[in-house]
Amino acid sequence: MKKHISIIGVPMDLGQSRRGVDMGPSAIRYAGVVERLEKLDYEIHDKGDIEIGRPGKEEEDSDGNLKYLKAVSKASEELAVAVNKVVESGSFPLILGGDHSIAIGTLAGVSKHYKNLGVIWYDAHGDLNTCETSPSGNIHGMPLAVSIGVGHSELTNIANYIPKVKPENIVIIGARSLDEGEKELIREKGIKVYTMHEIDRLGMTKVMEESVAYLKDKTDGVHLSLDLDGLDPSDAPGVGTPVLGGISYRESHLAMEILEESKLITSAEFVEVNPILDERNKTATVAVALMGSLFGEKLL
Ligand code: B3U
Ligand code: MN
Ligand code: MN
Repeated sequence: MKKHISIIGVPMDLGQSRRGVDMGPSAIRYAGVVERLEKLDYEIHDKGDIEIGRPGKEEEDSDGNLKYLKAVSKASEELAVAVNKVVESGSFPLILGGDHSIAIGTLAGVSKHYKNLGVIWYDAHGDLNTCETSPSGNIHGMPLAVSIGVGHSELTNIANYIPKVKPENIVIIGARSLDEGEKELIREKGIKVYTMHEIDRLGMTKVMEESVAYLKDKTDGVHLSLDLDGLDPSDAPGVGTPVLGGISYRESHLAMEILEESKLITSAEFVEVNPILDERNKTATVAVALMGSLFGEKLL
């Protein structure tokens, strides 16, 4: 029987300060996501985009060090409802961003279906800030903290339950830009992190095998949240906050192939593709190629 994938686009750019990432879902569709996954014998349902709406003035829509809190929480609630429906229908939710604040809504929609959801957070950043620790006030630097129940209640309480994920069920891969408050939270909560140091030292095969082994027995589903800035900017230039020394295109394919073999992944999102900052849609094309590997494309 053919498996089903449901695509939801989230044209959200208010979680950070560089406009253009709202066009990410279109760029990924133009890069051929539907056609690519259909070749893999999946039935693809493109559900279109979540409506983001025009926010109020930044000052009115924000709360202290949380820029556009209202617009982000409203979109998160809507996304949670849409993702929830997809999971209920038995289809695999594939969410296209949009900035990484959308993970708040994705996880809120997915997590209630699992007793012990695991999360692989593939990112240059920890996204573990709160309004107290954030250097920018940008909510895209906070979604992982929100998902473990740390942060503003309007965000942690999306879909009316807290937390979405247990800290011990999280693996961060690719980190190389962590703020002080994030480092403290990682230590305090015992979150597993493979920084670029471990990736260089152990190699991607070992990092992924260890991650799979770490999550396999204690989780009943695993969400992959892939921020394109986890990759090196030479391979994924179209992101708002590029950080040198990242994961290569090849290592990323290997990571996706190992995840595919593991059969662990039950939902995924690809975020932070910003076509305005991109080179000829390269980053969206990379995202689609990685999705190919995640869903079983083989070289031979
Ligand atoms: N940690 C910084 C920068 C940042 C987080 N996520 C991205 N950039 N993409 C912050 O603003 O929280
Ligand atoms: Mn991120
Ligand atoms: Mn990032």
